[in-house]
Amino acid sequence: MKLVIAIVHSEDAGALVDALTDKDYRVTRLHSTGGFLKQNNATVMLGVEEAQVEDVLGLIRETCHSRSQYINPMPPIMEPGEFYMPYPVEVTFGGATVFVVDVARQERL
Ligand code: 2BA
Repeated sequence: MKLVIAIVHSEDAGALVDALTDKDYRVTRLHSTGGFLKQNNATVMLGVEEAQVEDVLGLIRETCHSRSQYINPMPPIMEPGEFYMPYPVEVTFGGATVFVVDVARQERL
């Protein structure tokens, strides 16, 4: 058995969970926050048989899309009289960051 952990954009998470549950996968969606952008994203995790992993990755590819956004970098510490012109930096998020992990054991108690 495998645990698929997918970190996706919040706007894609609903469509991904719907696509997974439509195919009878059991899924958990967690609210998460990226360490770099410090913005909300979503972590979707599901335990599946090894033979189902590629199907799950296909659904993630179909429903999760990359996005570009601009962030303003932190200004450096300035000396008096120095001038700093902040330029926005383009950052690309996703479509998805996916980890596939071996599961030693699963129980439903
Ligand atoms: P964030 O950490 O908020 O990162 C958002 C996007 O910012 C990243 O998109 C990447 O394009 C960029 N980025 C992140 N760290 C950077 C850095 N040190 N320098 C320059 N650009 C940087 P993705 O790579 O698609 O990642 C999307 C989200 O997936 C991340 O949000 C984070 O929540 C998660 N993630 C990505 N890689 C991970 C990893 N190795 N372990 C755990 N979580 C990860």
